[in-house]
Amino acid sequence: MTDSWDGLQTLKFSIKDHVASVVLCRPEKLNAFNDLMHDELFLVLNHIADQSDIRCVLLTGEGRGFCAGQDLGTRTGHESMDLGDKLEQGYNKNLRILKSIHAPVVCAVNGVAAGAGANIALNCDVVIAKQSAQFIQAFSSIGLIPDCNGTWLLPKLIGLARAKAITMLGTPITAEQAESWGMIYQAVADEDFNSVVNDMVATLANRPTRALSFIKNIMDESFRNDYGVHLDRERDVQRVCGLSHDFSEGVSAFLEKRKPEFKGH
Ligand code: LHQ
Repeated sequence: MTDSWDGLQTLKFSIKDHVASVVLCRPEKLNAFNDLMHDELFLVLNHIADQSDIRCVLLTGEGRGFCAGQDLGTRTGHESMDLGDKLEQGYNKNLRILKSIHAPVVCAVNGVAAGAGANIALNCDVVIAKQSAQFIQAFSSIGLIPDCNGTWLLPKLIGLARAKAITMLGTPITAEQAESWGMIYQAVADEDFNSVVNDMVATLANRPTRALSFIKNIMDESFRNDYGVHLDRERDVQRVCGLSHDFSEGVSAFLEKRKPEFKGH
């Protein structure tokens, strides 16, 4: 960790025990994105993507919200603005880096996640939400379609019927509903949220990072591959895992009835 991160104005960023924590930090606006937040997130995500010793990433928000999507007060509604450019220069650029990060990314949804904020969360590998949090596909309420690949993710996560209805209606979805629909991994009682999140990231940071990296990529690939191609991909990736330190350590630890000490490679 270098002091240079102290200058961030819209995020807090730290690395400790192989966990990189990114906290969206404009709480007075429910952590809505402005241009500076896009730029600072780009810097931070690039740094994370370059660090091979990071073994888990935590994304969360400061205050009572996770993220209310795009800051609608920053000329966003101006009729001559090209929202395609806006997406490409902000969200899409950041999501591409987020996807390239080898370590598992946990999103801890600490409060309302609306618009792009909801879909940024769904792009992460494991999503845990406070029971009091809500997910709102707020886009159609201002005449837009879901972005941040919401239209790609939602039908896969919750099925076409629910995906179309909640995006057309802008219905707030509770964390429990999101969990029961398979939209997120877990809804957690508010009072237990911090400890569950901390345990989750610490656990992931001590698991075989390289294998976890393969798992996230190959599961995403499964949506593009047909059955036979995917069997071949698993064979090839398993071949690489079989040559790793962590495989040998995992098997030795099992046979010696001890806890494995994975190194992440
Ligand atoms: C906000 C925002 C916000 C500014 C709350 N902006 N101030 C769009 C366009 C361009 C390019 C590409 O991508 C996109 C993607 C998108 O993200 S579109 C969707 C944008 N987001 C929304 O439409 C959500 C707007 N927010 C809300 O509907 C509500 O604030 C929610 C439901 C999130 C929370 O409601 P409450 O808990 O009742 O809080 P609140 O509404 O009172 O908000 C608290 C403050 O945060 C308030 O400021 P104030 O000064 O009055 O206390 C809000 O104005 C501000 N805020 N979201 N997106």
